[in-house]
Amino acid sequence: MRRLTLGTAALAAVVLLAGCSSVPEGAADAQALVCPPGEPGCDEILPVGPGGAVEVEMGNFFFNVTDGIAITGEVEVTAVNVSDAYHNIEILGAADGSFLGGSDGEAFVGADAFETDIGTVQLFPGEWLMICNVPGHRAAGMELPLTVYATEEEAQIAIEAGETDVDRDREMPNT
Ligand SMILES: [Cu+2]
Repeated sequence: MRRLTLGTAALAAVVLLAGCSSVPEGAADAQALVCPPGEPGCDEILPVGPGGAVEVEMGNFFFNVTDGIAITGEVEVTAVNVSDAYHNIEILGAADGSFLGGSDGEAFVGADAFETDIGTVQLFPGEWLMICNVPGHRAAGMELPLTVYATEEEAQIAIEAGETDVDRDREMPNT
């Protein structure tokens, strides 16, 4: 009886440890077991799809998608800074991107006052969050969801229904 109890406790500890893993659930977890990230010949799991393109206005302190639609794959983002301060875009949870590095960290586009930058980011289907990672800017209002559709057909349905991200943020009070 005691031995069974100890065994159960040990099993519970293993389950708890597994639950604390920082590796995402699902495919990425399975990949890590056979092919550790950074190993030669080890390819990251990346989204496969046509991608798409969106244009995003950045200002003090807001985002607004002004054109385009994002479909899974490599999404091209044109970031138009309409303000007098530097802003960038990081998409939380992006599979990969042309990270700017330095103080921009995992942002993949960034533009000085009244300038425009174009970058690409790898995105799986779903609802993602764009932020400006300049300290204080996200808290001031620079975060906005970005919908990434699974297929061109899904995107077309959203376009016809008028339910894309375009101008979603136009009525934000902090603009
Ligand atoms: Cu900013």
